[in-house]
Amino acid sequence: GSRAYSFKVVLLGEGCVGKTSLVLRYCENKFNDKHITTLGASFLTKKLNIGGKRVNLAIWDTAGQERFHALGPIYYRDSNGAILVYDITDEDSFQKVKNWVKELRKMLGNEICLCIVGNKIDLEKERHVSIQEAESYAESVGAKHYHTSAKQNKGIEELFLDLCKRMIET
Ligand code: G3D
Ligand code: MG
Repeated sequence: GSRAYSFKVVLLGEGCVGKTSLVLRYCENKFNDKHITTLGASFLTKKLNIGGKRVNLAIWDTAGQERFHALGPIYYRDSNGAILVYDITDEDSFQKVKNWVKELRKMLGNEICLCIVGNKIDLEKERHVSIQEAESYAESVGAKHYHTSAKQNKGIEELFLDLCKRMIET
């Protein structure tokens, strides 16, 4: 058959927003697994077939270096896509996403597909980030906005599928 697409996707965002939970849920359908906190700065892989197009995803997760502000260009270079995660109950984590958008646009330009993800929508009652503000911010920087819950497995398949379609078109 035809060739397979290979894409690198990085997870970025403040500590504790749920990056590792999202990738584990997506790749292994696990939540609160024991190795969540010990997973290295490495990647998990996922194979998809989108309308006959084969896609190999390498999804990079951190080992928690973001807590020490120690994530540099080496981590995100050559990325086709970035998933910028905030916690909907934590306003600061949304501000952090804005910093990442600036850095990625400066370093990688418009080639990279950006996804801004409000995670923990199971905690809607404790929401501290306005949906409208987040969505219009995403639009203003050429990113797409998504809502997820790694805990309840909501929105995650859609997020990665949509990102893959965008990367294929880029
Ligand atoms: P990180 O990789 O961004 O640092 P983690 O975040 O995936 O380690 O998750 C941090 C904490 O948030 C974990 O709780 C995890 O269970 C929780 N979490 C992740 N996603 C969700 C979600 O969608 N909903 C809720 N309610 N919690 C979530 P602990 O207690 O282990 O620190
Ligand atoms: Mg993590």
